[in-house]
Amino acid sequence: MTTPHRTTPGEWRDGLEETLESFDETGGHRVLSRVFDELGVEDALSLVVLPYLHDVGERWSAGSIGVAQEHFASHVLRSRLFVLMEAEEHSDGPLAVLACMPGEHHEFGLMATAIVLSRLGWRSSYLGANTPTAELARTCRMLRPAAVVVAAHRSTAFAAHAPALRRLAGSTTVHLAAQGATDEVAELCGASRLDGDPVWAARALHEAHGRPAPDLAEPTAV
Ligand code: B12
Repeated sequence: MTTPHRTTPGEWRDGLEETLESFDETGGHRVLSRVFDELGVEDALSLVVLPYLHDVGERWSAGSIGVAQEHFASHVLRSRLFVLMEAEEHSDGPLAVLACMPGEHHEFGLMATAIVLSRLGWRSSYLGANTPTAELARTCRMLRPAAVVVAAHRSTAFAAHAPALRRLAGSTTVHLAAQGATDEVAELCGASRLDGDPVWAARALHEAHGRPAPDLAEPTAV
């Protein structure tokens, strides 16, 4: 008897490549629906959607796809992640404010963290790309969040605003995330660093706030 073939994360990513990079929005959404359904949200993000984005960038920088295909794929994924961000509603639970640093437009990691936090019972105020630090501080004064997550690809984006981040860290926990979040810049900002994958980082943040995260199968290598 043969065992039924289970689609691998690599095959799901191929499905996204075939559809989204030929501007097939309906087909792309169909693949996404199946992948979220079969893998669950956390694994679908960790093993398929986020690595796929990385591959898109590699194909774009190698010249095998154009900027229009990269923008189109990003647009479809972004719309899908927004739906997931709004899928859970909590009236209690700790509040996280999430923002990209000024000048930073890469927001998928931040969105993935917001989705996983909300699935863990958090409320989140998502400020998104290119958020001025004065606005971030003003929002935090109004909302008094339990945690702030700020993301940037370059550590200079944090360093340039270290005094403002340090002031913010005086009243709430500030976590720096994404490639720019080095130990040095975290220390400069009086913040802590959220390591690695956005899904596992959200779970670590949840646990750091004294809340055990439910079991999730350790992602398998692909
Ligand atoms: C989508 C995309 C865009 C979109 C972003 C849309 C959006 N709404 O987010 C747009 C079109 C806006 C864009 C613009 C640009 N982009 Co761009 N982009 C990408 C792409 C294809 C995917 C990025 C992404 O979201 N990846 C998914 C994240 C989760 O994965 P990751 O970035 O590898 O991050 C890892 C960790 O850092 C961590 N992480 C990341 N974020 C977060 C957040 C939290 C909270 C946590 C906990 C963890 C975490 O998780 C990941 C590991 O799992 C990458 C390709 C790539 N190789 O990554 C290029 C890429 C990042 N972009 C690049 C460039 C050059 C640009 C532009 C300068 C292009 C231009 N000439 O205009 C601009 C810069 C805009 C700006 N000022 O920020 C380069 C960066 C090169 C470099 N080393 O600096 C890349 C690598 C493409 C390439 N191969 O050259 N981009």
